[in-house]
Amino acid sequence: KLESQEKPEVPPNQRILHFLKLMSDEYEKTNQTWKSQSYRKAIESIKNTAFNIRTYEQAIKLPHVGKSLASKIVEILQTNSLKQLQTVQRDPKLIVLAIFEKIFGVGTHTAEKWYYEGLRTLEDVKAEKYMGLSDLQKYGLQYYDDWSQRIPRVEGEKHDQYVRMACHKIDPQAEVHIMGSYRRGAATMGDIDFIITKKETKILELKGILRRLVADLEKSGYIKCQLRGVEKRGEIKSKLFCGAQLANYPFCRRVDFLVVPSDEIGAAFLYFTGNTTFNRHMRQRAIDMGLKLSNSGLYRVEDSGDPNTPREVLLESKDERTIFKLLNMEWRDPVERNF
Ligand code: DCP
Ligand code: MG
Ligand code: MN
Repeated sequence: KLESQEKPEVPPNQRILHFLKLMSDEYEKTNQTWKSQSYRKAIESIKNTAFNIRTYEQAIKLPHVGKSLASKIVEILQTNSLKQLQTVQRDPKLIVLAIFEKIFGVGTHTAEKWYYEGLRTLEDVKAEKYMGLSDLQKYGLQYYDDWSQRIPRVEGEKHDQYVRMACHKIDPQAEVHIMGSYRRGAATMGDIDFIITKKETKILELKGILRRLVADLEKSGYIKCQLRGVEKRGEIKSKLFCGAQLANYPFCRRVDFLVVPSDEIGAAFLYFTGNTTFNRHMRQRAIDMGLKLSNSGLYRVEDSGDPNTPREVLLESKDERTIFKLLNMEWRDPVERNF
């Protein structure tokens, strides 16, 4: 028969397993333990599958197979190859740099330096560089796996409730708002961003609230480490970057706090809601109109006689909507600011 002259088809599950194993191995090699593990789990699950996987619908129903893996499975079935595997294998340098740059406090410069010194894995960094790392980078290594995880939105709500409660114990009039990707409606977030404010309250008092809040949250065990501390050389800051974990939750999360006086709250909301691309777009628009938009307000820039220090006249900072209007922009709900 004609058919028998064609090569016998490798069973689909075996083809899938072949590619997933390669992916898992690649991530293993580059110390991306979490990713490697998620591939291994999927592999186990496919090994335990009695039928031939043929469709996305079948794949996504398997344990340990999410949307992204299901699409990869379909790609393997249809093309007998996997694009991402090619990228992962093609440029080992980029992979290593990406791993290093994901350590909190490590930028491109340091990552490149380590690469050229021959370091390839997080283990290498721990073995060769640990003593010379900043506290920040040490925390970055310690919480590397935790901070590589996306935060489910429902967990964001729990953080919100917890922090709000702690804040109201200090000052019932203080307001706590979640910003960033959460306010933009994200299903999962990279970190959690808080703005703390209070009606008719100056920044000095707010910084005091933040300092007491941080002390309480450290005592309760919620804050695990301060990355950009609230206090630096005796000066109280209006910002805190930290690692924080809710009791009975498996991961420490990145949490950012910002205190903002109520008369700047509109500009601060705008800034801290983002996203970064949207902010850049809006700031450029301001510049094009001879204005300046920052996290403290929208200003008209005037000639002061000295070109180095132009005079900035505040136009608006209290109200987010007014800033849109002054920039001749249609209001956009936060969920429409994902670019
Ligand atoms: N922001 C900015 N420019 C930067 C960094 C931040 O304008 N270089 C603003 C816009 C961001 C907001 O601050 O939306 C919060 O910063 P995050 O880094 O927390 O980013 P997101 O909350 O938007 O996303 P993620 O889910 O990754 O935290
Ligand atoms: Mg964020
Ligand atoms: Mn943040």
